[in-house]
Amino acid sequence: MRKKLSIVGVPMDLGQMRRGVDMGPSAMRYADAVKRLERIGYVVEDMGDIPVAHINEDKNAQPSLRNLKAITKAASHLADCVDSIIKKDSFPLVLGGDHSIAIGTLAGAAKHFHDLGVIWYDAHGDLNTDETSPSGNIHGMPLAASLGFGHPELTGVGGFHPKVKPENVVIIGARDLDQGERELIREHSIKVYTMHEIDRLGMTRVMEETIAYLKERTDGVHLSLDLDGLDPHDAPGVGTPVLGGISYRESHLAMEMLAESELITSAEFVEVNPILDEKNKTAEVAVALMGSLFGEKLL
Ligand code: 6HN
Ligand code: MN
Ligand code: MN
Ligand code: MN
Repeated sequence: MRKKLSIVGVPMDLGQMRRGVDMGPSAMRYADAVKRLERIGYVVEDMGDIPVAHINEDKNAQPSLRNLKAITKAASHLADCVDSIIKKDSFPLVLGGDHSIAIGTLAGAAKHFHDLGVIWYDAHGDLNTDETSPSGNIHGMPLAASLGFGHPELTGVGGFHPKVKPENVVIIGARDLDQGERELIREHSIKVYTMHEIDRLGMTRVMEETIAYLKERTDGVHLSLDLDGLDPHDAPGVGTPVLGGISYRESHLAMEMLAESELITSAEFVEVNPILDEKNKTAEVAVALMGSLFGEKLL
């Protein structure tokens, strides 16, 4: 039987300040995500988009947690959707939207695994809480919230917490971490491959170690891929670009090695902002990486 894959879009832009990232799902669909995955052999179902409010809440209401209500509402909806996809034996592929949506994806996936692993492919740690965040933007908080740190409305999405244990997380590509994030990483011994380790060890070894590490301690692995993990030269259409990132080829290699490992049980591609992009390049990069993640071969 052919493997099933269910796509769900989350047109969310309330987790940060730059409008346009809500068009990410459309941009990735326009870049032929469905066709590409069907060509690999998947039966692909596009479930459309999760409803997201399009009004910014009063900016002064909670400057340390902007748009908290609208974000938790969409996250709960997404959690139910991901849960139902896994229940029907399909693979959830979530298209963002800003990274705050990962709170919902992980809440849905974590219902099905006792030891869910997470690969957080990102320039950032997204490990802030309302107490440590320099911006009040919730897209800088989803990994912390999934670990059980931060505001109860964020950590409580899906009705349980934590979704993930710190020892089951691997961050890859970090190069812009805030003080509070560094402290949380040290306190909880979270495994991080910063750009320094990627430069020194090379992506092959980074992925070999990541796969071996997660294989021995998890029963499912979620890939949360923020396009700003890549260098802005290769992925310019993102709201918080950071120089000195992972290259396009290194990213393909990482996805190919994950495909070979057969470890990944859910995935999301986030932070594609077509307004900031160059002719949909970043969405096309995202879809090309999906190809590699799901087993596309060059020959
Ligand atoms: N992202 N650390 C910064 C903040 O505002 O908390 C940037 C977060 C970026 C989040 O790219 O998903
Ligand atoms: Mn909007
Ligand atoms: Mn992120
Ligand atoms: Mn990021």
